[in-house]
Amino acid sequence: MSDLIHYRLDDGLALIGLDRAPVNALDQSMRAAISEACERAACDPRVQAIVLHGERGLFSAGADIREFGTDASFAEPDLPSTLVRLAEIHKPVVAAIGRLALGGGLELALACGYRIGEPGTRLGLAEISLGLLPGAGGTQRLPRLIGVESALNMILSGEQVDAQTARLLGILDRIAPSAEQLLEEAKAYAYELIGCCAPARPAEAWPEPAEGLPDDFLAHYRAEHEPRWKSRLAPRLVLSAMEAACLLPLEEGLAREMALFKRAEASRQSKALRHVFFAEREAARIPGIGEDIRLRRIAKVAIIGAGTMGGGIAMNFANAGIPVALLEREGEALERGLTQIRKNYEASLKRGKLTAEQMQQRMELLFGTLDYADLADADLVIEAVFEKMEIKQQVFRMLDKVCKPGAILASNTSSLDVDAIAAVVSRPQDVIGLHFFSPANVMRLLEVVRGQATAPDVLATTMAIARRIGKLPVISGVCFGFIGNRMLEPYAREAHRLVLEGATPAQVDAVLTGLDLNMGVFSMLDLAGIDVNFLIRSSNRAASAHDESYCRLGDELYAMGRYGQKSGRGFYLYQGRSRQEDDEVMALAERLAGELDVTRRAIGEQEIHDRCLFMLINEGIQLLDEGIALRASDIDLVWINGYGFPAHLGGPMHYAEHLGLDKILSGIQHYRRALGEYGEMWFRPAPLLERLVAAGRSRIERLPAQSAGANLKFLERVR
Ligand code: 3H9
Repeated sequence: MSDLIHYRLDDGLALIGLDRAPVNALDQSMRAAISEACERAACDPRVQAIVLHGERGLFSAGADIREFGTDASFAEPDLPSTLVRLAEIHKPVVAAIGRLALGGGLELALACGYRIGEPGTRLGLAEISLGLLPGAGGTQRLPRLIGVESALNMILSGEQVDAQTARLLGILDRIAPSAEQLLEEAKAYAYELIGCCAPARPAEAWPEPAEGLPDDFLAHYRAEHEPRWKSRLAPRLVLSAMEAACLLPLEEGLAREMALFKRAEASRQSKALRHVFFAEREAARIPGIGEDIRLRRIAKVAIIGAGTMGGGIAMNFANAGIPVALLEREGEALERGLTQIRKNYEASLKRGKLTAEQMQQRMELLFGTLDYADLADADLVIEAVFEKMEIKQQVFRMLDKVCKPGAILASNTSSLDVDAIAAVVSRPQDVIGLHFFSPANVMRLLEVVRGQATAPDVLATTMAIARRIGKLPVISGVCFGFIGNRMLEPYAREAHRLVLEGATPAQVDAVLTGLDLNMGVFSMLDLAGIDVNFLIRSSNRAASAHDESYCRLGDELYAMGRYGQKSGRGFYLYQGRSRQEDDEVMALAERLAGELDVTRRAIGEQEIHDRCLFMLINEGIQLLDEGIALRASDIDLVWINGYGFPAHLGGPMHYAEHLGLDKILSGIQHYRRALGEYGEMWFRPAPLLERLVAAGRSRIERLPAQSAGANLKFLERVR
């Protein structure tokens, strides 16, 4: 018997314990071990019932994601057939589900006749986030257990449900009083089943899953939800599988599900989403810092600035049960900030996302103050004041005076030099950048900016606290704009320039949203505020002093008071939530083109795509070469979680690999020649891109320069 399974005979019961750290993923060896153990129990006349459980509590996180896209994925015994065989055993099988049953893990439990959880159990079919659909019976057995509508909601959302909800839905038959008692309760359940001669499988609650639903239920469901799916394949395949569940007998439905699953598995989208899954886990690793590093204790946090950003940041900590002091200069501003936080919580309360008691608890963790002395016992202080170096430095000088030794001093700057901020304190090793994205209580991304002097334990502690408050932290080095905003610059520059050359903002945005980005450049700028963008640009004018042509459009809109959505006019005209193109902007572009001697012409979609995306990708590759980003996959995470890049394209670096690095390089070289002086100035291939193509590589990774000077030359040319 394999050491992945603990098989025990216990007075008429076979106890089959899954034991493959860390999450009992169902790879080929695990599937073989489960099959073997189940056959043994099925054939052993001493065994009257079987209990399947996680040897260390956790049941299973499903199929082994590493196997997808390889021959191992369906290597025998494959999961669907293993579960078909399990469901055929003529003895009651009880799944004792500790902690988690996800994806194939839940499908394993669904193939058992009976299921018991514990209070902390969470269940879900998470495949959709990997661009997949459940492929081992989930789309066929779940609707027969809980009905089509609930099954569809669970599968399409990929969300986990807790034990109580699972019990109400009918997924769990029982809940043990505690995790510690789960196995004993499961055994007692099995003896009861034996005692009453229960069948191996109880009758299905929904033998005809579509019964009672209108004939056009699925068609309506599709019409209602499809616009949100954009070009994603997996939700559409889920609907097809659900259609099969409604129309076909189980066996045929399972065959149809498998065919659909294989289609999803082979898709580019699933490959990209699997890349994102592993990228998120990789981002947590800090080269050179082991897991044994001693973290600093964070029991109290302070935020400087109770504006939108500071308030949002404070909410993250209160949500995680950590007390937060919120400091403002004026009582009125403080009051406004606290009121806004209360309003945000009230909105969650109304939407049923929060109970009144939880809201009260969170508000009680927030403590407003006007006095820096109140920050003396904070373990982590995050400054979220106006984005101006002198103001930030002033705040840090103050923090240096009042904060206790060992407190971590963080700046929520979105672009400024963290080293210059650290330079004004006596303890630069304690300083770090924490770039939250707006709205800070909602957005998952957190750029953690490691300064020259930042101590390893400060970095490790902030990465850990970020995860504790539910963020996805990605490490960046210091440069203007860090990973995200620095890449935004060349991307947005091309968008502006294209408008000068004859494209319209809507045309540019449509190409980008056509790629499934959440927003085009111009809608994004209108939302973020043209005034805010002007301010950021103003702090870095030197970098573009040799060609400000592309900034002119934004500068003039700013001068006209067209600040974007907030003023009802920006690149577009706004009326309530609707938006339209504005002739005034087009006329302005035409005038500026005349002044700047830019020839106007009709511009096609491919050109918009290539110029915006290739410049974005080129800058990302350069960031990797400079060591600002640790990995190409980190860049992908930043753009997916901070800038609405579609996860099913895997992020800009993964997308670049799909397009072909040689194609991107030749595209950049083409525009360098085709766009005259402007092309000469901006379309400069990143040296790493050139090296990767010369070496015939298809993946974006660091490749040492033969001459160390190459990189510096690029920097001199561009910055
Ligand atoms: C499926 O089941 C398809 C079937 O319907 C049909 C098949 C035919 N496989 O996240 P963590 C690793 S699709 C392989 O850091 P946490 C993970 O990489 C699957 N590895 O911990 C990491 O490794 P490392 C549907 C997996 O506590 C380590 O475990 N299932 C898998 O924050 C710890 O993970 C899902 O989509 C896996 N399935 O979160 C569940 N799961 O240490 C995906 C985890 O080397 N998993 N690993 O970096 C999760 O959502 C989270 O990992 C989980 C734990 C909640 C389980």
